[in-house]
Amino acid sequence: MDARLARIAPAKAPSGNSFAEAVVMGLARTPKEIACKYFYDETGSRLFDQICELPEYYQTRTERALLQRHAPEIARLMGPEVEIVEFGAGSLRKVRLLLDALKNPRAYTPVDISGDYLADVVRALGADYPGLTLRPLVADFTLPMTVPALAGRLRRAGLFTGSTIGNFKPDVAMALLRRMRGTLNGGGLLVGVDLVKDPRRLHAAYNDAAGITAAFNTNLLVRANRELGADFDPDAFAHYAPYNALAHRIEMYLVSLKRQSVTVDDQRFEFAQGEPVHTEDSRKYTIESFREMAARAGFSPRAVWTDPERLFSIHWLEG
Ligand code: AVI
Repeated sequence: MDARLARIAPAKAPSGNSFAEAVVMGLARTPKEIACKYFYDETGSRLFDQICELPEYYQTRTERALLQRHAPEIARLMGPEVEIVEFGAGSLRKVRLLLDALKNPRAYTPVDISGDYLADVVRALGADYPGLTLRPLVADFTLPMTVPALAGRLRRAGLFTGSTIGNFKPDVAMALLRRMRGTLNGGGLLVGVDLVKDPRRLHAAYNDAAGITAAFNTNLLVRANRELGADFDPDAFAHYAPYNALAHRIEMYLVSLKRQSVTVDDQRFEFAQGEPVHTEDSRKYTIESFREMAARAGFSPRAVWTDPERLFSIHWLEG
């Protein structure tokens, strides 16, 4: 193991919130549901990386371009010698843009639920930033967690990109922001937020021609088969992702194409033909509605950057 990684052993948060429980409890509900955080096993994380590169999925490249363009100003706002804490770190591609602009960043703490994937990407990052203390934390950042202070009690700046905030119901999103504010000990938070826009553009982003989003959604069933010994026939479920224009959200479902029964963890679940399993919501905000929510969570919303088409926004919230 890399010496800088060995200095702080990757921590594993207690879960008590396992995939098996989530699937069994979610399928017993009406309507049926499986929480979207379970998309991200190793295959799911890699499929999500592919989604980010799709021509229809404008979010990632727009956010990346914004980060690149405004990195010097963001670095100034974050200040020198910070510890970056990234919530839901993913591929770590975006943090590199900031690390290149920051003045003497001291430490990087990526928090992600997908442990194997995190270990791989952190190893690659470590090779490129030899002076940086790396502290990968395998944890579900939606649950209460502690990020212990490093020696010298470094000032923290948070990173929560990719509009992941949109995957939470507004009250949960606000509670999450409040908790992040606590973790950051008075440091600011940089948040990427997808914006309300032409519904056709949104629809295309979640119904890509190559079928990668469909594979990402269906991977939940493949994962349940592999990890829980379930007997889903993934071909007997359809990916369905309409935009609910009233609620400003994409809603994602796996719809049963026939009447069927499935066994998970020795429990049998009946599906009617056309019955949906709700797997994800992806909420879109206006700049104002997001700033209001951040303020209610206790942050002081400061700078906001957006692209000329106003597809995506990046917010700097002071703690
Ligand atoms: C991670 N999250 C912000 C993505 C989104 O757009 O809501 C997940 C995703 N689901 C389908 N495509 C991408």
